[in-house]
Amino acid sequence: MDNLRIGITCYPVAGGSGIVATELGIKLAERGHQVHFLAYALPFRLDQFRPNLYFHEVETVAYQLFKHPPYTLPLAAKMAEVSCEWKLDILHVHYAIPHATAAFLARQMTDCCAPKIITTLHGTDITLVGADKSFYDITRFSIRASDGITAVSKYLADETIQEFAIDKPIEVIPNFIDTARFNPCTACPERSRFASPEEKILCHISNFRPVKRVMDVIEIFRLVQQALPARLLLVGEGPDTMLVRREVKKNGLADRVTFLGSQDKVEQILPLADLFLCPSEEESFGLAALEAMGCGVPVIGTGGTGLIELVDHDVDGFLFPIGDTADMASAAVALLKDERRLKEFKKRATEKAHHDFNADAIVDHYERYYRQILEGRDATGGSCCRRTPR
Ligand code: GMT
Repeated sequence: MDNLRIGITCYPVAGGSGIVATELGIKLAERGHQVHFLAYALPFRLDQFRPNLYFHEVETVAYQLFKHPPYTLPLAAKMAEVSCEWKLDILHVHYAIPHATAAFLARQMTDCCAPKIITTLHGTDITLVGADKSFYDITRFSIRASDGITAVSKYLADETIQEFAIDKPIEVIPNFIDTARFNPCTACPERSRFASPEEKILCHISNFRPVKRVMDVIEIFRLVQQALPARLLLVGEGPDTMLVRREVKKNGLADRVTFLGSQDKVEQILPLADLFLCPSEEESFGLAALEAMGCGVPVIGTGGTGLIELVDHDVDGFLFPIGDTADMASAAVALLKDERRLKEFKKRATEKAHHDFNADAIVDHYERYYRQILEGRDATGGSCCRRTPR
């Protein structure tokens, strides 16, 4: 494939959509494409200099008339500027609002150089934010105005079509892992920092938002540690952190639960665990669960979410109804007590994550999709110019 010039916009903070966007950009740059990140900060995990990768900071202005400094407008202006200066082929935005809206505005500002807009839907942009009455119309408009739409699971694509009556095709391109980084450990010397050899380690990673139901994680762990010696590692921070800390204390679990805070290199923590807990209310895909599986850690999560496309119940993990902490804990205890079965689950989890969600194959899919969308490009061609003279 000819090398492309691709602009990528995402939320640069720790969170699934930003991580997918960043890892995708890194992989595309390694393949020789020119990749331009546009965001208000350097994306999380984009921590070192890499060839073919550029970062364009979007600055907001806190003018006294503005109650809140607008972000969408400077983002659109930066998208238009970078599109023209670097002759971008594609603007790939992750998370519908405000990114797809800003991309639409940017395209209106540019002329023959207008890049194709591809919007990747990640989940809460549809299930929570977009479904909020005040955001509904603008989300629907921005999605429909995109040249290409992708969703990270069939579950999310179906939800989007149903919720927003989208009449355009949505390409399902799942989350992925770099299999060179997400691996089980063999000797695991770091394990002894958190648990003794007879103790099992349970792990949870999220942004501690209510949708993640971290209080359920604590309840599952409370039940598990009554049945066998266990420790819990919690990675991430968010609005529920204080609540969770209080619950841990209230249940007398403080000496068995370690709060690791926000962590970048989760591939160094996950392989230490025996089980990953993901009892979310909503999960369009479950990137953290995939990363756990890549490190050989079976997942206990909620069915009726995108996790059904990742976890096979009673094969490489377990899925239960939302809030069914008792059954989640029973399944965890039964599995953790049966070494032979646990080993099989770990093996199957690793194999699936590495085979079905391998970065190489998924980045190929994105490249094919870019090509397909570009083939629909207007035949105008020509030089890059702005519609509005400066
Ligand atoms: O899970 C979060 O709260 C973060 C959120 C995001 O948009 O950054 O993650 C969403 O996108 C991830 C990457 O595609 C998915 O793996 C997560 O399942 C999805 N989260 C939810 O649907 C709650």
